[in-house]
Amino acid sequence: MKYLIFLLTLVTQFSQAQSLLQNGTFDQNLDHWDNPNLTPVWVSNDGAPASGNGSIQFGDTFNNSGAIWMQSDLMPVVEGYQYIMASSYKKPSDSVTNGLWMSIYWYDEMNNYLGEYPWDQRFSINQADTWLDFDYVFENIITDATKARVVLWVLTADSGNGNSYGLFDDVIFFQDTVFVSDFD
Ligand SMILES: [Ca+2]
Repeated sequence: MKYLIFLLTLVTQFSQAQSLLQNGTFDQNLDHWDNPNLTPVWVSNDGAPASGNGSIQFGDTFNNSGAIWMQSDLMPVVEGYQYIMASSYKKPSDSVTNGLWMSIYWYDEMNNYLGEYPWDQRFSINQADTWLDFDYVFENIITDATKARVVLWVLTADSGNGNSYGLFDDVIFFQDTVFVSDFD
């Protein structure tokens, strides 16, 4: 019952809360996302159903089981609160990626990196060429974390020269209104 109430609360707040992210929909461009060593592709004619056309695509043809990342701007967070991250994603059938996922990097007030949590929350990529949804609820357990960013990940294949890539759209990161201690 407690789980049901939690789910109902989550669904209600999911529809009302504002994502902390700037430009999680990629409708016009890829502003507020960055990797200094990689140029992502803005896909103007494809996107997840919620926001429609405009999504971000990135990856690599150098395949060594490496993880390619794309990070958002920093956002303000509050220790002890529950957070929700979500994304729509698509693995094209010609992509040889070994995995797609998202994680959160946490920082202190001086922008010092404190840690990654949660990490390696794999998306299910069994169904190619289809926009699918991922969401995950977690707590800001990182002591002194006052800022955070979303990191999107594409895992390259073990070897070969195929294109390991994926598309992401409607990326969400927001703070639940309920303090974590109410949920133990
Ligand atoms: Ca979009």
